[in-house]
Amino acid sequence: MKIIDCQVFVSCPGRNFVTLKLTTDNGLVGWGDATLNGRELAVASYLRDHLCPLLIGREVMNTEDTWQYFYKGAYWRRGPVTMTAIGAIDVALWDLKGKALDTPVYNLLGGRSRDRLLVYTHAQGQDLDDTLTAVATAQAAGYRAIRVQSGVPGLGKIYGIGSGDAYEPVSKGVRPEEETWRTEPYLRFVPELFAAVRKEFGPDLLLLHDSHHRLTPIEAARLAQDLEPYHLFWLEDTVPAEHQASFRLIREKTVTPLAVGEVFNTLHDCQQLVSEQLIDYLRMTVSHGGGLTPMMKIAHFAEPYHVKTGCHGPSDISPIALAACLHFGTAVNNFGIQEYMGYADATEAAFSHDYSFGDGYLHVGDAPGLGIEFDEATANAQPYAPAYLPVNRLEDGTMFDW
Ligand code: CS2
Ligand code: MG
Repeated sequence: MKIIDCQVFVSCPGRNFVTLKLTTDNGLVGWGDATLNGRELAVASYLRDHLCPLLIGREVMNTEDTWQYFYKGAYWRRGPVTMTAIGAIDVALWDLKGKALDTPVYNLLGGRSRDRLLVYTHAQGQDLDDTLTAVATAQAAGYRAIRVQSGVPGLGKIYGIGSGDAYEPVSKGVRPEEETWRTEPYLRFVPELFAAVRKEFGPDLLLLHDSHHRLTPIEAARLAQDLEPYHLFWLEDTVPAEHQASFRLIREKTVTPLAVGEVFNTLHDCQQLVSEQLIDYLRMTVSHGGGLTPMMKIAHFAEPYHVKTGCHGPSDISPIALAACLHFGTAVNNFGIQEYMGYADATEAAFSHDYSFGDGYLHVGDAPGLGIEFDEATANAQPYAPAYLPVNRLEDGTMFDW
């Protein structure tokens, strides 16, 4: 079974997505997600101009060799653009393999390790009261695990607090919006926020929080300590993790579980974090981590170190990537939790899927492959328009992490 066609669609069904379509000589179609928020066209070009021509004529079943061919064969390795492009191909090949063998992808990855996947969703508000209402709404919708983000008194618009849309805020146009940040009010407010959430919702609700890479290690240690009485499921992305050893300091100081890695793309980004047991959950996601082929290896590597998976799954990765995460999470033993925000109606209209949400869990279906189809006509009627995540400065104008 050989690849005879490779097409890349850049469209905006609800938000910008890059979708890869592979067609085989026996008429099967496989789907991959190549979306990298704010850098969509770079991945589309990497695929169209460099990888698709090399895919024609390749054997679908040889996922390991094809992955190595694109990873090692390029000479230029790693990085989010490269790894997202390779990931889209890898996922589309696994989709095809499943369809050809008439079985769901998770059966090819080890079979079912669980019946359903625990998910967390987002609750966000402009202030404390608003946020408590959002947590109540998420709980009423059936979620057992909720990421809680709130506007901070004394600060303007910050990350994680959208305008009501189902996805992370983006600035439309060619230039990102700018936001302003000060760490001290944030560090003071977040423990108050979680005290109020625990008081209102009791001990059973699983609570998560994302610092979005804005702290230094010593600030992260302070926040993690201050949050200990509220028993978080995880505290996410406290510090940028390019310097993996910086997690030693945080880890020594706190028993709050730590998660990191939504921007990672290879094992090399987390090898020390995992092998020194500096984190509890790895946030690398299938589409940005080079696909199912390397992600299975990473999960197996992490398992003996007690590090569990917690795949990044915001609505800026498409339902194809989410489906890939669900098949991965169904198969690996050390699944932790899956992020799930739901999608805008226009996105749901363009991607049909056989996974479903109910009772706080995502349930994977038994359709062959990933169980997902992309409606090209619906999606392509909504053209790509440039949109960026905001950038962030300190109050004196210093460029800072977003
Ligand atoms: C966030 C993301 O889901 C998360 O944990 O950190 O929403 C992130 O801001 C976006 O995916 C960036 O594209
Ligand atoms: Mg995050």
